[in-house]
Amino acid sequence: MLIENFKVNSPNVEYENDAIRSTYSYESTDLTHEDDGKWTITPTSTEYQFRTATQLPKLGVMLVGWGGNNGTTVTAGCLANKHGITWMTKEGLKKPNYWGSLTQAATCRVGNYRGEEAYTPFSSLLPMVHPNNIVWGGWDISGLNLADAMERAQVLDFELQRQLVPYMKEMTPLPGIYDPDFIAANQDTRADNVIKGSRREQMETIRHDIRSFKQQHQVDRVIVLWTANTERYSEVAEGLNDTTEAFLSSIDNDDSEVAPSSIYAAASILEGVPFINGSPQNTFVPGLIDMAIEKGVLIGGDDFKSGQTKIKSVLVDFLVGAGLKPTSIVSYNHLGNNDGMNLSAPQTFRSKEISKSNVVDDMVNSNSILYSSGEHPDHVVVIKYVPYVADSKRAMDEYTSEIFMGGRNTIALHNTCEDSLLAAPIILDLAILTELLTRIEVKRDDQEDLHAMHPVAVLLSYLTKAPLVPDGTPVINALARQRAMLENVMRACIGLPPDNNMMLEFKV
Ligand code: NAI
Ligand code: DG6
Repeated sequence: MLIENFKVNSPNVEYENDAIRSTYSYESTDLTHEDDGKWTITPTSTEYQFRTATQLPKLGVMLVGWGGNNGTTVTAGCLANKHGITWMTKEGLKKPNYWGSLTQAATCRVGNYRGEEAYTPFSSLLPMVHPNNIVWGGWDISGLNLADAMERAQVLDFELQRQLVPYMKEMTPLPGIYDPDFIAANQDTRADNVIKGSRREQMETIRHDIRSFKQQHQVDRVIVLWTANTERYSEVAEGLNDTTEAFLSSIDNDDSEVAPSSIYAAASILEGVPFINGSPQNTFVPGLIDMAIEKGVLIGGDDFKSGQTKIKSVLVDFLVGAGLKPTSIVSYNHLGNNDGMNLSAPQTFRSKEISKSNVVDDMVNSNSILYSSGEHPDHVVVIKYVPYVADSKRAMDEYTSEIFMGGRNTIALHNTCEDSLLAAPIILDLAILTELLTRIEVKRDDQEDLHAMHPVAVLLSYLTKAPLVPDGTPVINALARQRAMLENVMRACIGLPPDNNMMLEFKV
């Protein structure tokens, strides 16, 4: 049963004209370790207040890499939905949808009505911007208009593309920051739309672009999201980018280790605009993170979690959670789009290898019955560029686990899917949830005033392979835990308890 509209009836929840307020008891535990080696676990209860502004802004999303496969696909998908464009294929008439988007196509359990489980759309938990209403814009080092770029991407059906051309041919990406040292040399022929000048001048241009976009489209809020090529890692060093001051003076000194992605991020933060990184490189060097925290501007990343890694963060969680011991995980990918071509260079591949390889750490660390200290499964990631398969990525995985009494269990998976059709809905969720987070304020009972949550947006973890977290915060990769974290915080904002699955009402 689907419940699209509801109100929470509780003395702890107040619906005001422009906000929802809730008082929430956060039940947790406190752990202490005595000298005699004994542990004590004490249940705790802490009161929090939440305030969620309910007025929806007109939202503009500026994509870095707007003319790429993901950029064109997400723009085209929203336009097709907005204008109700249908198209014929050999399988019949197709209608636009937002499948694959957590906010638009997933539900949350809200209870049980006379024995039937009741769910609400994720988007009904709290007021959220609808993707049809997003104004799209952005930058690309390739100057093709979005209609031609969509054709170059070879992702959407021809009949759909044909109908979208009138909407997209006037959309032209702004010139982007091009530094051939950070992406594969094979991208050079694409770079015909670039910002000139020093790093400081480039940053000022991006700041100016954000302001002009806001004014031109009369949007209330802007989010900048990187869906451009994967860059190589930049060096992190004392005096280079370890503090805000060091990072900003490296921009002033035009230091060659400041990556284009970090310049876009710095420009966004200085404009008070959230910046999300959908690729694996270390855009968020320490000085940039400090700058976001100082300015109170949301940042999130890294690297969209679309297919292979999503399955991995479910499967390994299942295996380790079931008391089985994964000992070898081997993940092959081949793909033939421009992302694959860029990743064929060793330095950019290395960024992707890192973000794809660290995704089972929390699950392995959760079970020291199976793994001794420092022990880890063999984990190998291979990516090959095969132009013929274009955006239709192949992902093959082999998981070998040790099981009962010396047995072995090998699971092999083969997944074929258009990469950008998985990534586009994730872009939407990242933008929609980031905007929502800018409207939520919170305070613990010992704090004076309501304030925004920490600028490092850990709640976006479900959508990224290598979740960016503030220093000292555990990184959670397991998909179910990531989803529960997001859903339960949203439930707290409307005074609902976490869904505990106890279903005691049917057991006593
Ligand atoms: P793409 O190569 O089709 O698009 C990237 C676009 O960025 C290109 O149009 C390129 O010209 C542009 N670009 C490169 N450097 C730029 C810069 N400095 N400023 C402005 N524009 C720039 O790649 P695709 O498939 O759209 O993927 C985009 C990114 O998302 C890649 O880094 C990829 O690794 C990452 N990603 C993709 C996933 C997917 O499922 N498609 C999943 C996870 C991450
Ligand atoms: C090769 O793996 C290309 C990459 O950009 C991936 O397609 C992308 O990172 C998606 O990875 P995953 O593991 O989330 O499917």
